[in-house]
Amino acid sequence: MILRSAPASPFGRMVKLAAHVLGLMDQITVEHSDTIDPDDTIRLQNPLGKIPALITDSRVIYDSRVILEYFDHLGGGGTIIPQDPEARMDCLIRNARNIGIMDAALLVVYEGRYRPDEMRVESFVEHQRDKIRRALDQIATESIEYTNDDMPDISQIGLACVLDYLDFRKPINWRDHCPHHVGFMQSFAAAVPGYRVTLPPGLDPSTLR
Ligand SMILES: N[C@@H](CCC(=O)N[C@@H](CS)C(=O)NCC(=O)O)C(=O)O
Repeated sequence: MILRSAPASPFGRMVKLAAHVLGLMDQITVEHSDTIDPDDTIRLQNPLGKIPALITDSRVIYDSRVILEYFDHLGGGGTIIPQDPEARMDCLIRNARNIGIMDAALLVVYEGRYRPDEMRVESFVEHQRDKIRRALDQIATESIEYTNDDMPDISQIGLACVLDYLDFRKPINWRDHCPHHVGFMQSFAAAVPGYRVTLPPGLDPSTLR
């Protein structure tokens, strides 16, 4: 399988981490994609021109949610996504929230990257930051337990990717909202396979921050 991704992508990191956790990385070749380049083949593989996209023998799978579902299936089912209906629903909602934070953080980044200074709309950026703040405030009310050697589920994998991405791009400081998640990040970083090798470029491991 070929995974089209880029080192800074939080969505790409989430699926890479899931593949590490499930021991699937030896079946995957990661191929860099530059989504800004109009000649990059990602636009032929995924009409939306977005990463991650997973190319298998039979199809191209996008987006990150669907790739995670596929990896869970390859892992035997009920591995990174619980099978029990209640636990599954909780996990999928948390995953949707993680992805929503990534979307909002990315829009903050894109506002700076794609618009000239005089065209930036600060109220739009604040609107996105507020989504991140509200989501983090909700996360802060939930107990999150990660015990070394547990197989993390997709909501835990995604949360680690979210918090690191917020440290990487700095749209806001997540520790102001959920300071007790520092402990989660430290145990996750110390125990989960692939954590270090998938870090965004130049970001220290959570154990060093
Ligand atoms: N909903 C998608 C979002 C993926 C996404 O937005 N990826 C970004 C990179 S981090 C991208 O491809 N951006 C290029 C674009 O929007 O044209 C998923 O979960 O996979």
